[in-house]
Amino acid sequence: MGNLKAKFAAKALPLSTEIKQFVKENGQVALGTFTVEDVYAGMKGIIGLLTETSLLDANEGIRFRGYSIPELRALLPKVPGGTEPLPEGLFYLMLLGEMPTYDDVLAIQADWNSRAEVPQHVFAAIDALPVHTHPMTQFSIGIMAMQTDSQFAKAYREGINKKDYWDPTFEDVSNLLARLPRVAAYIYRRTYKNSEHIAPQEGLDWAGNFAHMLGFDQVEFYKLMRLYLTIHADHEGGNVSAHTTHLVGSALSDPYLAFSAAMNGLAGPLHGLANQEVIRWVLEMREEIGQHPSKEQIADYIHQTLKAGKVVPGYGHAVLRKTDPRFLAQQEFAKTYMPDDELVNIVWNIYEVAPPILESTGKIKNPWPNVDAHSGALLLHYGLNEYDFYTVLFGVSRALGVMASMLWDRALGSPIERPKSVTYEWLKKTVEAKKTSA
Ligand code: CMX
Repeated sequence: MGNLKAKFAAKALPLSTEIKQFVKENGQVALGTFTVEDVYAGMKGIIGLLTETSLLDANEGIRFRGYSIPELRALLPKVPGGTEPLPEGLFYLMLLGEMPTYDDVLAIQADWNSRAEVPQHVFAAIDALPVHTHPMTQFSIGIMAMQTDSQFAKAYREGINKKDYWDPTFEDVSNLLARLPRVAAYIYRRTYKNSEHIAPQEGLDWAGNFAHMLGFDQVEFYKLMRLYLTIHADHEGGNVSAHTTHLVGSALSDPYLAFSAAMNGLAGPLHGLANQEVIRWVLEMREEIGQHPSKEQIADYIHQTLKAGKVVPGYGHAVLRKTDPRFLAQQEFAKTYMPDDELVNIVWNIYEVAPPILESTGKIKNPWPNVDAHSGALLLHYGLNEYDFYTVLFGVSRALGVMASMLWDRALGSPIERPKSVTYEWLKKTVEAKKTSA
């Protein structure tokens, strides 16, 4: 058994017993009530999920196992002489709740490298699609094609004991994470670079190798990928991609099935696809107005977008009520490496202009930028200008968080998810009955 796997088992399995006892003793403690309005509000604010890997505070932003993004950037292991954290280390932290050493990260790299070979039929499945297929569709299908190798599906068919579910799931998760950058890079090179593929390079870290296989070997781009794949990894459990992984996984679907489903959710423009929509919107604005749009011109364009009944992409959030610290981390990166970039400066000007306009509508609960408002400008700076691909980058990162959570779901024996739904008739009758008895 690999070192990380043994540590996970030593931590997760006793905790499973402890939690069962906790629920037995405290299961009846009331946590609050919910209202008719809540039923129509996409379950926002209702506590109904358990996710150990990260926790979101509306004002402060995300903390991964208690660590904020600036803390992660300072404390997670880096390549020697490096400035950005290694996302493999974040996976270790999310899985075990302990800060890894550099050796722990090297051990994960070695393990994932040994699993990184993608079966040929996965590439064939992707190649069967028209080349103009959206990269997220190719990604989802590529992940599905890898499912043929699922150790969990095989073990289940052979009659595995439920207390051992976590073990083949661990194998699937490790294989999936090891292979995902290769699949994503394959889609990029196939779609935009005439299928001139680049083999992985030995000795590189997970993010560095991904950058290399995409065809971007600048040291700064490696740094950007390490930061990018760290900050997009997790955002507690209720966002569409994390929740989908948990929901689909709760039916004992294996990690490939659950993660592919999650990517279909990430591909929605209100979630991960917003990162491509932001840059599309900015480029369209620049096309209409010309280079270096003034703040007044940006403000007019925002008004125009709202008037057309469209959202301003990259702004707003279902939980956050302040500027997303993931936006700020990217802004800090840009201030260091590209302070004079024209598009980056447009993004910063939008940040000054958009919030008061959005606030003045009186209905948008959070007028501040989210993670997607900044990422495209950084990628464009280094020449990754095929913005339909951006959500795939988000997806590679998101795998770290949702797969760590899935391992906990399996180790704790989480039940099938099945919230109660009601009808409008039911709501009306219930409200009526309450009014009569009051
Ligand atoms: N531009 C215009 N209108 C917006 C808006 C924005 N950026 N953000 C919210 N609104 C609107 C909503 O559409 C809603 O309008 P209606 O009442 O007409 O339906 C109203 O304001 C209230 O919405 P809310 O409660 O503030 O926001 P929600 O929790 O419903 O939605 C989100 C959150 C992110 C979907 C929304 O802010 C949005 O559409 N933002 C733009 C897309 C985006 O950037 N998504 C990425 C989010 C981060 C991620 O998952 O990657």
